[in-house]
Amino acid sequence: MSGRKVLAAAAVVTTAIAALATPAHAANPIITAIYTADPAPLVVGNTMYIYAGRDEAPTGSSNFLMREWHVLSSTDAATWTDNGAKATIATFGWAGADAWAGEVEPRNGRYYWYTSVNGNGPGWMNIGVAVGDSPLGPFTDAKGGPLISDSTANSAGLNIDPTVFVDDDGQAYLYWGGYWSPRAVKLAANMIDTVGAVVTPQGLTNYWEAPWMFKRSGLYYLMYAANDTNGCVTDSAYACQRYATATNPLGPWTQRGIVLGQVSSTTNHAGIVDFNGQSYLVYHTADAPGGGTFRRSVAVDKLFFNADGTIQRVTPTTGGGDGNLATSATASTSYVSSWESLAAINNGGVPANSADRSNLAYGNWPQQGTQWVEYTWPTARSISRTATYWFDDDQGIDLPASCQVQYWNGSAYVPVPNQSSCGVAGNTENVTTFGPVSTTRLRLSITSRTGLSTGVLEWKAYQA
Ligand code: FUB
Repeated sequence: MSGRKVLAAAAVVTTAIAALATPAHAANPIITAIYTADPAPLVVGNTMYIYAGRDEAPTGSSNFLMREWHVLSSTDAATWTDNGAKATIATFGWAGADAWAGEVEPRNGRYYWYTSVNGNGPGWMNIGVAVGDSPLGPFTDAKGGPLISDSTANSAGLNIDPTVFVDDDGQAYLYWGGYWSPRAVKLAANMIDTVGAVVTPQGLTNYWEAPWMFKRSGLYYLMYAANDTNGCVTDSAYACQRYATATNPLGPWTQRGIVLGQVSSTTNHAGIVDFNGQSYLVYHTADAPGGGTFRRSVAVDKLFFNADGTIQRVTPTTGGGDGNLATSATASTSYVSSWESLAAINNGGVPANSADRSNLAYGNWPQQGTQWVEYTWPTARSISRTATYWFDDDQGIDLPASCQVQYWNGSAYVPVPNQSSCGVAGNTENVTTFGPVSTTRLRLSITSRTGLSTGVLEWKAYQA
């Protein structure tokens, strides 16, 4: 039986117990060195693994470019390691492109990695299966051909997004399907053959793609991406995560509500897992610097069940666990000296003093007068506080004469409302508070002292 897909109700905190639990909180997105998507969590021992595709599409692209799957891991759900690509399109000799969503299911000491991949011939997407002897592999093709393809009777409109669940009696089930067509079939004990007919599960209202199945307290749960505008999304190019429950693994299902609303990427793909006594929702967004619908990043947030088994809707967090949204913003500036770095301002560095360059420094020498640094987010953020640590190299860069926090109101940059003084002290964080603004762009306007330039070591922007 899978330790992942059968959630222990006693270990899954309810609202009342949640107040006592203080498990670690991830800084979202959890990995920003590469773009990652379609996360599927798995807990083995004291480690949470996340199996995710890698988005390699260049900026401005309007297509996926996905050639490999990475495995991320953590022992505290807060600090994450990218263990690298553990499967690629080349893992499947019969495949040619599109390393789309996958999921790993353990059985009998082996780890079966079900993937969406483009068959290199007739038809488009297929479900493949690789196998390894550890959560990190190595993984090899378990079957030598697709488990599900367009030639499978009653297959989906698009054969993608597998989720596999092993019930208490040892029977395994595969769910999958895109283009509004969920499908399910039993798997043989060898985990690489189907048994019986492919069925069309009933009751998955507004199903679009990306199923995720698990069992808790004897009840079967199926979370899935939907894209209706009836409470799910404001634009059907986007998706939310709805969930349904059933008393039989093959349904019929009853739609129960929304787990996660529309995110900043058009696609919405998620998994649920229990880890160290806390439930987590693992999903993706376009929130990383430079991110987009084809440049997504995995995020992790706590999830809570109510006492009656229903799921509380998750409010996605961005930035660090302290609410600093700067780490998920794209920074820009009016000017940066070639030997200094704009990356300094939102790299999370903790300066020892205003001359401390150990976490990089932003400076605009030889510019004088008013310059600016700015943060941009793909969707609006609600912000009510900033904290600025100024750079002062005791040469051409000095503390500013004054500063002002501004935001883009849709047509112009204007001062944030009711701004407390914009401090210019050295060797400390200068906190500025203001009435909450909802904006995609926040700007720090900096005016130098006569004959000098200005610099910043860290500029934080806090969620309201
Ligand atoms: O990443 C490619 C596809 O986008 C996945 O298979 C879908 O679930 C959607 O996230």
